[in-house]
Amino acid sequence: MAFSGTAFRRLVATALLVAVAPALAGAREFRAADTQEDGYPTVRALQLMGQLIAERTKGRHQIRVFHSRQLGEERETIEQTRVGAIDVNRTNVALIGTFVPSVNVLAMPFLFRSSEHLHRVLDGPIGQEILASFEPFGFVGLTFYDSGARSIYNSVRPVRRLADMKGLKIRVQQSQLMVDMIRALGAEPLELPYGQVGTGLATKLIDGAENNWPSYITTGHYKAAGYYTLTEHTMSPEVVVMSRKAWDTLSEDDKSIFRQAARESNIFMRRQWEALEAQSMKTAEAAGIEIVKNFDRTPFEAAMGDIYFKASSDPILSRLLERIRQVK
Ligand code: GTR
Repeated sequence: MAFSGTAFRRLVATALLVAVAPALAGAREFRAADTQEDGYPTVRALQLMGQLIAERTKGRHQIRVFHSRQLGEERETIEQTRVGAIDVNRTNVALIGTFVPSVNVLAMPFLFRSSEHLHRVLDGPIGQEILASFEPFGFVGLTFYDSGARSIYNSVRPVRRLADMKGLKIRVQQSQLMVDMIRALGAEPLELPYGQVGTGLATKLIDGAENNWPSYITTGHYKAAGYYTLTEHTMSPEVVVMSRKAWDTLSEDDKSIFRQAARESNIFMRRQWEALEAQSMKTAEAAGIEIVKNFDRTPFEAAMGDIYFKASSDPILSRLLERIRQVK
């Protein structure tokens, strides 16, 4: 077949367009879900991650962050991320632990001795292994974010002893482990989505809940539940995951860009977190919250025996627990 010069040039141009088109079509806006409100450290960190990705892919990829439960409550957003309807999710390990069992180890009660211990675990080989363990369940683990320690608050009485927990209706995240934990402390756990806790407190459906300082303050729960006991019963961190469906559309180079941007957003997040934690504690004090600090935590820890017994029957969990304890 013979082509004229012009026809040949046209053919080459068309062939080039066909070759380039899929790459351009690969340019995407990824949707990210976060239950926290705008300005919360996790949301700002996700926004930074998106900014880094946009810069480094020269605008080919963007991340649009939907905060304040705009894409639904946390559990539903995790389900949607698994099936690929949401691309990126910043969730707490206690919730995604229902979908990826080994992740639950990070939510185990009284496991971490300090935030330094937690950071050493998350930043080291155990953290990497846990991030890698998401893949068979439809997610790709990108990075962890801080979430401090969670403590119990309520509107009925200051909890100073384990006996004070008796009969209190305490809201927990949608997680069996959290249900077991609160029940072991003698209270009545009630699983509710994050967005319903405020109404739950106002209508007395619940007496209290448990969360870190920044969540207690930014949600306004402190106005309805003025007794905060520093139980620090879990340090369950946050995790940023991507849907495997979305991940598989990325080129190898773009995958590295996403991973690196997530890591950098984690470093940024840690600085944000410390500042907000300190500030939230001050807000609580200024608002006249009764903070119970000096009490014997031993009976609270001792009450977790059954939870640890159950975990020890799972070989993966029990090995992880042992290794975490050994991290200095
Ligand atoms: C917060 C966490 C949220 C959500 C919430 C809750 O600390 O950032 O993702 O899990 O707790 O208690 O539902």
